[in-house]
Amino acid sequence: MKFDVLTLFPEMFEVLNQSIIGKAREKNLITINLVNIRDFSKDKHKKVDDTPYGGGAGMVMKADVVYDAYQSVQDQKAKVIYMSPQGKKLNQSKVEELAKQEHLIILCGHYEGIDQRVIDKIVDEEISIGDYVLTGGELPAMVLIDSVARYQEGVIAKESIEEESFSNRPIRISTIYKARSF
Ligand code: 4H7
Repeated sequence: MKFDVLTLFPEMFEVLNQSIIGKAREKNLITINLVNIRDFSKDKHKKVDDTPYGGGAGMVMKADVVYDAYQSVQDQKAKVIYMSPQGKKLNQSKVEELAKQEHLIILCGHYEGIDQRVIDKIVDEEISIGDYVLTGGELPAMVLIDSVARYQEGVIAKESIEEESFSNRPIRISTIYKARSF
């Protein structure tokens, strides 16, 4: 499975070189390609922010720059995900659904987000990792990648995933009792 991440801060994704996800990348079980949106700015100062089209407070990420970054990785079969506090809340069944995809393109927003015209044109799904505001979409993107990558063949033992479907079920009080160590 391939993840393309469009971000202004590719260095933040260093953590995905560690532990189980790092191993999975080494073994080429998953591919994580980081695309620096700033590289697509045509401005001599490498400007990436702009006032919102149609008005509004604050700044948004420039439409043409984000769109050009997207074009560099675009493929008809890919699903484009926008990490946003307004998105649909991520849960385990959504993770399982996304894990079936071959290619995910993940957009990480900053400032007040990304120019709405680009969102309307390229985004398939807007996803939130919870009801709180963060400074950027990078941490949510990492949460999504970690949760989805676990489902790829060979990343973790099959039994661990099977066991989880049980761990979500109600547990008998007597079972909890037996497990306590006092
Ligand atoms: C898109 C639009 C995701 C992305 C706006 C992203 C929380 C989540 C962002 C914004 C995110 C989540 C930019 C609006 C920073 C607020 C101060 C990035 N926050 N932000 N502003 N819950 N922030 O998944």
